[in-house]
Amino acid sequence: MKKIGMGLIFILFLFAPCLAQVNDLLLNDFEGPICGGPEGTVDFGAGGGSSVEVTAATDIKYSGSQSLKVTYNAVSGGYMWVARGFGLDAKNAAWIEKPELISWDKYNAISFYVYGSDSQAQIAFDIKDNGNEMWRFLVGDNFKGWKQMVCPFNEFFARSDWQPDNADKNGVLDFPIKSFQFEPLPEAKGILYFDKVELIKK
Ligand SMILES: [Ca+2]
Ligand SMILES: [Ca+2]
Repeated sequence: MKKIGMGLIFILFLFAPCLAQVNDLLLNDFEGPICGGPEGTVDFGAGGGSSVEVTAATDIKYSGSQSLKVTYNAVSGGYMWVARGFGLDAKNAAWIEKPELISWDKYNAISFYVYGSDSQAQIAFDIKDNGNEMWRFLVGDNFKGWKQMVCPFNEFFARSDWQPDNADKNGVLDFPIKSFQFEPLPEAKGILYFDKVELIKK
């Protein structure tokens, strides 16, 4: 027995450095007031005939006391965005940690939780890099309930359909990343819930 115990301790000792590796870094849990507009805590809007409403949901949530509820209608030729981070029009939409204070090289992916309804809708998850270039990762609503979506940085692609006027368009994902946004793509209509956006080491 004693031998086994010592062996276990030795194994734990060997793996301790691995276990103590990088912790996930919470960027956003969508807690607190959720509102839009210039003073908003979420930067959201739509155009081209599409529409989007964003509220807090307390009945369906993954962590904390609420999630971000997105009620949308994405029509052909339309677009929308639901964003959080820095440098956005909504003044209070910042996430928790300032981008320049994050050790980005410790992480290789960004992840979020989404509550699917198996609607078959495609959801774009975009990040804006330090040169204002927009990068995209696509996920599908082809499941029911909560699911963690892991988006490795090296699997994002630069958006070819649209870039901000001030984007550097250099084809390089320049850190630090300043904001993220969700966009259910046309044509689709329904409700999605998002929660717990974090930086992870896969
Ligand atoms: Ca939450
Ligand atoms: Ca860039």
